[in-house]
Amino acid sequence: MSSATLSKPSLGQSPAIRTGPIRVIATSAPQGTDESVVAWVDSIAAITVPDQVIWCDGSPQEWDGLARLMVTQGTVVQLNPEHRPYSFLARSDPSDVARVEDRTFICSEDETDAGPTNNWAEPAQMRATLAPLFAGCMRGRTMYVMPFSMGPLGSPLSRLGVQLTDSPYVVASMSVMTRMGTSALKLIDAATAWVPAVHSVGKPLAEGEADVAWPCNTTKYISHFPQTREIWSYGSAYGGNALLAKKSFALRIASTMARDEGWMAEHMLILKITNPRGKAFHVVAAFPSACGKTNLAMLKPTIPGWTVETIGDDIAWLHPSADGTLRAINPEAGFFGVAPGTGVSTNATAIETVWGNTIFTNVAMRDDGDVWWEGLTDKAPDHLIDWQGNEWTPASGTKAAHPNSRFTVAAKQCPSISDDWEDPKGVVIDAIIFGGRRATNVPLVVEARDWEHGVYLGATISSEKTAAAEGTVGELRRDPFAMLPFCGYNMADYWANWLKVGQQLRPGGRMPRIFQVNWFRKDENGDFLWPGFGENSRVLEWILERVDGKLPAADGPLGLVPTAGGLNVEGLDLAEGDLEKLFEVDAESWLAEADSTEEFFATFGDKVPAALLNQLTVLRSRLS
Ligand code: OXD
Ligand code: MN
Repeated sequence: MSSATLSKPSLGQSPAIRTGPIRVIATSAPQGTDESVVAWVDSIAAITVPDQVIWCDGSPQEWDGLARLMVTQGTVVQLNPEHRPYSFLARSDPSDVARVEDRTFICSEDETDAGPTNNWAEPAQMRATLAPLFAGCMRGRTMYVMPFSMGPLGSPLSRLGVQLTDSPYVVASMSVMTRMGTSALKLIDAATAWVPAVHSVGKPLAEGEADVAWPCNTTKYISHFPQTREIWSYGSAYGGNALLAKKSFALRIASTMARDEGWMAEHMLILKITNPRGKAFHVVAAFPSACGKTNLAMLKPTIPGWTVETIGDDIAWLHPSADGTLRAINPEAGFFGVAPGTGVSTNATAIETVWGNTIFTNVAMRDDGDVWWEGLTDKAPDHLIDWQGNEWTPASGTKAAHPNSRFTVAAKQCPSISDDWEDPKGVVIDAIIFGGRRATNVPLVVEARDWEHGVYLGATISSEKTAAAEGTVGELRRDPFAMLPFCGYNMADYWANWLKVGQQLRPGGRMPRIFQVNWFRKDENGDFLWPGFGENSRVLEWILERVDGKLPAADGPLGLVPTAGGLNVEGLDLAEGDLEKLFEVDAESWLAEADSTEEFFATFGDKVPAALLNQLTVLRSRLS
């Protein structure tokens, strides 16, 4: 397929970097900036000693300036504007390509507050470790001040932060991923809480020293201080390690704010789904990585009459509101999506979204100056420049794009973005879905009997490791609520928070119903039983017809499942007996799974909520 058919023609968008005069840069705080922000920025500049400090305004002119600077420094190359208008390709240092979970720390005063699933470090000790690293770490560089809002500007459900960074790539990315700039800064006054986040690539430049295209450091610390709500990140410029608004703030720190304030910060996509009767629902869904979350966020239904619109692809903040409903906002403003596996046949909407105005990182470059990655098209081009800048042909035997290569693009550019995606009140959630990649055991869809059972389903999410991941293929990784690397406090206390929030929602009203799905069950030959992708709309149909009271369900040992004929499989090419296999419950393997859950719960000691232990007892008795 030619790249011309992959990209939309530019709609009045300048095909090249604009060449007007560089705007006047704010090297001192804009007038009216709250004293707390000024004092903090000054204090960090005194430690990190940058050559200059720039206060970001979030304007397109500022973005242009950053793009020009990054092109000059070799951090990015501009893609051919005929194919990919106003888009750039960054190649990171090969040692800086992903989130570093083993260098990510939760520095709570008390070790038990971090819990067994986090790396804990004593706060004073971490501060002592970081102090010499941050001392003078921005020498020879510019320190950028980025005020940002997570969530729509001014929404009572949004929260504010200020990130400092010495990486122009991080500024350009944060300006896509968040509402960044002067309008966010204006919302901070003496009474406003805001999260301070300090980021450095950890590569100061000596007098006259030439810079490298992707500065970073082999020493890395992604440190969170939940008590003081601070983030300190050192040594990486990649993704969640450096765009601190995302995993660090919107999940790790926000989950602790949410616990204290009575809401929930979740690793979930948000959808608006409209049925053929014109009734709209909102759904959130949590999946561990490599389970097709972006594909679901941009799903094109195969069943007639249903429409799916996107509100968020990664993070949802869920607030119980006074009317007893659960309201969700997407705190982010952009998508930082994994490129490989995103293709014309698997996620056409994502491909349309990245038609232009996109930063690509670690994908391959075509000879015509456009991008390529594994899975974009069925056939690889005959020649590429790979993610490390080397010549590549299909005979090279290596991946042309890094498996964790990404696109960074504004959410508003997504053709399926919903008109209520920025509703400051949030959208009322009707259903919560938990999923994982399970070749065995877990049925295609199960409905929780009640909130507590639903919390048990979330707490026991596990996903099989794929060949791409470290470890034994098929080995189960427990990933409760898909939050394993993202919960800023003890996971068992987090389960207790879910139970507590549930009590605030009005039962029998519009309390969201909870479901578990598994698109990945295989038959005895190792073939997938369910076609997945757009056909997953059939499962969404069952879920929402249940929510709408239009369908009965059968009570099974694991929860409520479709009655015979309840799941719409009309026109699907399922082999004889496959539907039964998709819902088969093998008591013996489920009893073994219950034992493994008991062991997992035991790692949290006496913090596990009694309601979840009770669910385990109920499961065992229903199985036997
Ligand atoms: C992500 C992740 O990048 O979950 O969204 O790792
Ligand atoms: Mn994620």
